[in-house]
Amino acid sequence: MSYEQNRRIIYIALGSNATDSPIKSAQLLRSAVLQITLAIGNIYKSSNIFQTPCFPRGAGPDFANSVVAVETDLPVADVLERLHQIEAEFGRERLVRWGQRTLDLDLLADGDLVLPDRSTFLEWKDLPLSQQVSKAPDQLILPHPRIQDRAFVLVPWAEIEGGWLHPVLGKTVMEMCAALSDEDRAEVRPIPGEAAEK
Ligand code: PH2
Ligand code: MG
Ligand code: MG
Repeated sequence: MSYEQNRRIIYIALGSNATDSPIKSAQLLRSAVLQITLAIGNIYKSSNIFQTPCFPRGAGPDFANSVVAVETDLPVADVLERLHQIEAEFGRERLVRWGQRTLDLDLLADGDLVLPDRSTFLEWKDLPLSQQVSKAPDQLILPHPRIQDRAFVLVPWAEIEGGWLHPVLGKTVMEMCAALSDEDRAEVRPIPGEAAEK
């Protein structure tokens, strides 16, 4: 019965700027979603795929970004390992942190799980931008500590599950998205032709 007990919804952000064409990057995200289905669980909801300017600005071509909600019964450590395997299969090379990415799969949240604990989460959440470029945690931090800053995560997420409540910040995805500037939100644009294919 543990199979049933542990079944839950997790949220994964997908990103790619491997090509100069957001349409091609979008195709790559769609194949990644198929791999996620095979390795992790059924897709419960998936957002449209958006074209977004690289953060930090000028560090590379535009990204294609989306968010999926996945139903799984796997322990969170296994989810992470399988995400890394899929990234590796897509030939990701981590040459420069935040450099050009073949495929980046970030676990955003696992229900209301906070890892490793609230105070470590808050330390990473409040890490100054100057240190974010060079410092990466050696353990899984959940929810992902940058969720609240990133339009390229919040806009697609709000499309599929705006009511998800952040277990530490006490805000929903919709509220965090509304707290961003109009400019930040407007830069997350549907890719022409993408939505029409659905
Ligand atoms: N991912 C990064 C760094 N910068 N910028 C955009 N627009 N989208 C991303 O997914 C992204 C980024 C690190 O993983
Ligand atoms: Mg990542
Ligand atoms: Mg990322």
